[in-house]
Amino acid sequence: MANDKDLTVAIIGAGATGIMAAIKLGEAGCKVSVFEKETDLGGTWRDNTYPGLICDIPSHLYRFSFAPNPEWSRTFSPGSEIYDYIRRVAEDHDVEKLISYDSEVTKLEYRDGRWKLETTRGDQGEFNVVISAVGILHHPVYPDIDGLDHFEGDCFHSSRWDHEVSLEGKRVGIIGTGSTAVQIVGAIVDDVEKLSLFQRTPQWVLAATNQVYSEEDKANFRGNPDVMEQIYESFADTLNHGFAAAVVGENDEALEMIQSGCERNLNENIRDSELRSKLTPNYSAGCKRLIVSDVFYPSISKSNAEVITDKIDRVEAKGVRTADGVLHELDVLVLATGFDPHRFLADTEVVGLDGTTLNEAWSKGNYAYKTICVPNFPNLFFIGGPNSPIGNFSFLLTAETQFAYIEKLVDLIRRGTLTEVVPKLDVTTAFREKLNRAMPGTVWASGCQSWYFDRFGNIGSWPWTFARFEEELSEPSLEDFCTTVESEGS
Ligand code: NA7
Repeated sequence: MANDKDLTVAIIGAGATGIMAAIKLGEAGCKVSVFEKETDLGGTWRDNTYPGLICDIPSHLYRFSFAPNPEWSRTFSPGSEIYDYIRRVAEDHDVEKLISYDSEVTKLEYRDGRWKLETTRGDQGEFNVVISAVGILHHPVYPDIDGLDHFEGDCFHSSRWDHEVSLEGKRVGIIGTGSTAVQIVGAIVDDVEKLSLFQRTPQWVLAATNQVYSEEDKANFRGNPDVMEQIYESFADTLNHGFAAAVVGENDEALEMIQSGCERNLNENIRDSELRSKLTPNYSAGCKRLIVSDVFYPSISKSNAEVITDKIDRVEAKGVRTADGVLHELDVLVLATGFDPHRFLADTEVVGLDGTTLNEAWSKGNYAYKTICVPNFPNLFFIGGPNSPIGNFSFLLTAETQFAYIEKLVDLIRRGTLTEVVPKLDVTTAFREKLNRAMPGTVWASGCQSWYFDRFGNIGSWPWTFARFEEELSEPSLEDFCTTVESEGS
């Protein structure tokens, strides 16, 4: 039987949420091991280093509740600051010693009440509990375009930026018009000779000023944590509650305001009618993840920038050939083509009860009870699992909400009340059906393609308000789990 001393927990991933879980479980007295496939912590903030990288969630909202940060430089701080913040939090809580780097988890097998774990470095022993904290933005999507390998210039995905390549005076092509491409455009347009943005679908862009926090502001935050807390509350109210309600059909007025704000931004900042028409989407704002930028429109209007809307036919040695027959000659080609957020543990062989694998269970789409756990896979919990609230709100708040729920389940095991926590199949099925019924009411289902959709056409986000998310995860209902209760004296 597990008890306070010997409960072992394996955490997969040393990104922001894995670090958070390691800190909190360590404080709760568990024996924690973190397995990270790369050679550093930080997850998506380690991988992404492209020019112009910022987090479009306000920094005072994008932080752990236990580590408010008075030092943020801007409303939306650069990615490097977020990476430094995660590293600092890990160091302050002395958790790096728990991390095994270069250790991709290849196999998890549930046997006799424990998870046997293997990594690329071999057998790592057994654990009572496994927590997946693998994140959603770390599997780059490479476009399936003919001839990509034949390009003679430099070509890389935005999340694998090659800093050896200077863009100074070069002809640079960018494929994609998501948040990443938009940020890169603003950062490089003045350095390059020519910037060609290959757009498959235009995006709605909301302008937001990226205010610099002065030394005086920061001193004020240091001396008055309440001020930071007020800023946090205000952003949480606007984004996690206001915006999140708007996109799931619970606040039409807010959604209309977002739509009109985007239209105003476009109309006021793109004076050229031909360019404006190219950049005007034919779907509702919020359907794709909303882009936040006050530099994109001025940047893409510059005389050395162009938006190419003709379909890409193929990539050739000298550049990109579009369907109209034109060859767009380039020195550098950036693939800002996004991520596959639906992979979760697809690269790990996860064998649950009765030999079922997670890939088999999810062969027609990912699902989890309340985003957290899956029938047949006891004591395996997900942070940021299927149908987590993802979008224009703080993923760290989502993760902490999920972790608090997981911790309550782990605590039951840790105290010996239960040995095994696995959700009931019928309860999980009923939860999935409720999700599916709610999805058509969301703006994501209103007629656009986006990374929220998986390959089966399911939307992988939370179709209700954030308040409902917090409510659903406030307390586990034990009757929803097939629990194995320890008999007295066992
Ligand atoms: P996104 O938002 O997934 O954007 C990817 C972009 O790449 C998008 O404009 C796609 O066009 C485009 N794309 C993808 N494949 C192709 C091909 N084959 N041809 C042309 N264009 C293509 O990724 P980001 O990295 O910008 O942002 C991801 C998230 O990271 C972001 O939402 C934030 O949460 C942070 P499409 O719209 O599909 O037509």
